[in-house]
Parts: sequence; C-alpha cells; structure tokens
Amino acid sequence: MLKLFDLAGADSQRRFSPYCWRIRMALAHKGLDVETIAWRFGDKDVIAPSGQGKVPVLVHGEKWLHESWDIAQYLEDTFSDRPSLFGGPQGRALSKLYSNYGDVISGQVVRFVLVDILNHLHETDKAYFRESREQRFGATLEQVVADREQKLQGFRDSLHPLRMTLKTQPYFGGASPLYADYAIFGVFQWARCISPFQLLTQDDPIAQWRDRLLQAFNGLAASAPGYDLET
Ligand SMILES: N[C@@H](CCC(=O)N[C@@H](CS)C(=O)NCC(=O)O)C(=O)O
Repeated sequence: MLKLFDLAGADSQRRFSPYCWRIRMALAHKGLDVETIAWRFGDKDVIAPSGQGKVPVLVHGEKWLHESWDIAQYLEDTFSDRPSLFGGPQGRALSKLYSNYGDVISGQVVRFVLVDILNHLHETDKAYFRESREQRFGATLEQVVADREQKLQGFRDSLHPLRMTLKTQPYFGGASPLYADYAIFGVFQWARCISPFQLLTQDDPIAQWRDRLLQAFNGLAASAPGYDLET
C-alpha cells in the first residue's frame, strides 16, 4: 500500500539519503509496512508524478508525496490512530526546528563525505553527481573534503546543544524518540551508510543516542549496509 523511492548506490541495498532515513524511521514509528524502491539520481522519470526530482517520494494509493517534512505531516494526519510522531500540536511546531536543524547539519556533514558518496554511486550517476555538486560548491569534490580532518573539531563543537540535551534525556522526544530524533538521526545514518569517516567519538552522548536509534525497530537502521562505528 505504501511505496518509498529511496536513494541507493551502485549496490541497490546501500540506502543513504538523510531525508529518506527520516521517513524510514517515521514509518517504522507508526508501525507501517513500506515497500522501498531503490532510486538513483538518473531515475527522475519514475518520480515525475510527484512533480519534482528529489527523494524521498512516498506513494500512498493515488497520492504522490515529497519533502520529508510534508511526508511526516501526512503520516501523522493520515495515520492518527498510530503512535504520534510529534506528541501533539505543540510538539509538531517544535519539531520543525529539529527538521531545519537537521538540514543544517546535513549541509555540514556533506563536506566530510562528498567523495565517499561519489565512490558508492552507480556508474550512471557519477558524472551527474560530480557536475551538479561541483557547481553547487564552486570547487571539486576532492577540494571540498580536503581539509575534513581540520574541520572535524569545529563540527563536533557545533553540535553542543544536542549534546547538552542528550546528557540528561535519552531522546529529543524525552523518554522515547519522536520525529525530532529521526530528523537529526537521518543525517548520522546517511554518514554511516556512505562513509568510514568517524564524525563522533564514542564517548559523546550524541553517539550513544545514535546507537540507541540504530537498534530501534528491531535494528532497522543498524541492519542497513554501512560502516562500523568506533566503539
Ligand atoms: N528538502 C528535501 C530534500 C530532499 C533531497 O535533497 N533529496 C536528495 C537526496 S538526499 C535528492 O533526491 N537529490 C536529487 C538530485 O540531487 O538530483 C526533503 O526534506 O525531502
């Protein structure tokens, strides 16, 4: 009944979009079964009914949905008898901040993993990826990641608000995870699926939170092909 177009690499099991992972986790939270369809950058035609060219795209009956935040709203409203993704209207409003902040972190993380992404792409996607991203960054992919070791501490420091929160509660949602958690987690899961680069140290409360979410829903995220994390 539900189908998700999910970004994949050369190996169709390697699913690595931060935004698709948000929705994979949200669907699991709602206890909804979904057929995930490996999608590559060149497959714009198959998602054309959504009216745009990016994933996640969720198909529910006749409806074609896109934009991770809009899909989360749809799931919450359509499957309102299932566990809430937001914990009520106030939580929904607050979750928007986490979604936007996840986008910001995604913009930081891409500068560490850009070449690793390229290396995992299907041959048919590589030229498009290089050209579109080099245009976006105004530099070669290799130049963008060249100073990643030097940038790492600054990145870790920038996550301090998350760290402070997770020192005193297991999830942003409190005792159990909500969409706010998945919106940020998607970014770390993306990195784990595509790159051996260790973004976090294991003693970081953010890494421990990531580990809890990797194990959630019978290890949905942990069982996805990716790299081992430092322990
Ligand atoms: N704001 C969108 C972002 C979606 C997005 O950027 N998806 C990427 C994959 S991670 C994509 O499909 N890009 C297609 C392309 O670059 O051609 C969301 O939250 O869903």
